[in-house]
Amino acid sequence: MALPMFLDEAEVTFVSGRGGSGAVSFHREKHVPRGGPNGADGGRGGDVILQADRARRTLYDFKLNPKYEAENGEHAMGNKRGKNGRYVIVKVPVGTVITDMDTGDVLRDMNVDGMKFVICQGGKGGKGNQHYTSSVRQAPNFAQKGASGEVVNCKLELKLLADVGLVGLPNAGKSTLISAISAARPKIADYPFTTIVPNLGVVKFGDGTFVVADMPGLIQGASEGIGLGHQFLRHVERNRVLVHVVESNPIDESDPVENYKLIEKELQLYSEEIFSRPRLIALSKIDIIPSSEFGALRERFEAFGHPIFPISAVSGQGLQPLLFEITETLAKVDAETEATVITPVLAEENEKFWDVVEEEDGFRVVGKRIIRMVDMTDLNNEEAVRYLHRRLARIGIIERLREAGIEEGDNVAIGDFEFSFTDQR
Ligand SMILES: Nc1nc2c(ncn2[C@@H]2O[C@H](COP(=O)(O)OP(=O)(O)OP(=O)(O)O)[C@@H](O)[C@H]2O)c(=O)[nH]1
Ligand SMILES: [Mg+2]
Repeated sequence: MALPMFLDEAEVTFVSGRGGSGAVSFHREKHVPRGGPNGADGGRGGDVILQADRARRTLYDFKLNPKYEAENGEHAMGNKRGKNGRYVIVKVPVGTVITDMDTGDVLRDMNVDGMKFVICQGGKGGKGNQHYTSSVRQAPNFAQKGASGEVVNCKLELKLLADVGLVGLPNAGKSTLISAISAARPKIADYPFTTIVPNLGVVKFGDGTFVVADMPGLIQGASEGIGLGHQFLRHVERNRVLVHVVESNPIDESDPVENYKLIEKELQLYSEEIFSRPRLIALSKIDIIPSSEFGALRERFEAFGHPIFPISAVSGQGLQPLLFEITETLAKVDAETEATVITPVLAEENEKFWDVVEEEDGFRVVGKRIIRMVDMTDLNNEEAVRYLHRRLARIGIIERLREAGIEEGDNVAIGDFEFSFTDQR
């Protein structure tokens, strides 16, 4: 029997901050009409950083909030540098796979707790006019604009693993419990073995979420393959916390304590390791046990040393304390497992790459750095545009366009910017 896979998905947009613009400014001193340029640089835009966090268990939050933006860098003011924009850290469950929706590329598998991934980098701050002096240009009247931030539309996908398993005899009320605490709607009936494959449900409690699996009922001999035996116990292997659901007032008048011991024995025979995992006892159907009998029953269960929760999945009684304890127990289990943290170093790959490609109606210059150069130029400022032209020439782009056969008046596109070529050799 294949394990049922429960896929959680969300579509999310991440936007990094744009850089602040550099300033055009000149020293001012008494009796000096115009000093040298001292315009400062704009601040850098904030990055959006994804971080794998095992305390996150589902993508539920991303359905409520599908957009995350980092802060823009501030513009420079005169000779004062603009402040950098604040970055944003977005926590995703360990195991989340990030796919770029525009290209279909898998960008990252966030498979290690603590791992960080800069999904969009903040735009660089623009340079102030003090950077543009030269022997022939002592009073540059232009500065650089801040670079745009990046927008990345992603799909997040997560294979849900159940954090919590509901185990117990058939008819104990496991399926009724999961349907009361999650959106899962399994079949419920008053005969044993109603559930034949595990059902998963996402439970939202407090600030967090966790995943619960409703298991088929176990019976004596399950550890040896009786009933649906091993197949069910295999699912339990993935649960870090077990809630043992015990009918407090069984219709067959069996003893709840003996029923409890029977299942615990099967768990132990199957695996000592699973048996040693944290256990909560849910005494179910307390709406149908006379309250005079309940006290004595509870006392007998206390001997086992696990927290006890009297519940009724039908009336809702006792469910909140149970969920609270599950959350606390999961947090404890998390804290005990050692985390490996890897922080990948951002590759500056492809930064310097550029090329000229011929298009139907002219030529296009491609390359991240070149496009950014144009994006950061104040195209309304003639002096800035002349400066851009000289830089493009120095990098060799004008030469390459000539080699590609460009002629006077042909169209050249760089990013969103288009101009017609004039050969000023
Ligand atoms: N009065 C009362 N009845 C309940 C409660 N919870 C479950 N039941 C009833 O108990 C019966 C069995 O419930 P299920 O939730 O199907 O039990 P299960 O543990 O999932 O059973 P299997 O799938 O066979 O292992 C159904 O008739 C439920 O309506 C409860 O809190 N109070
Ligand atoms: Mg069931």
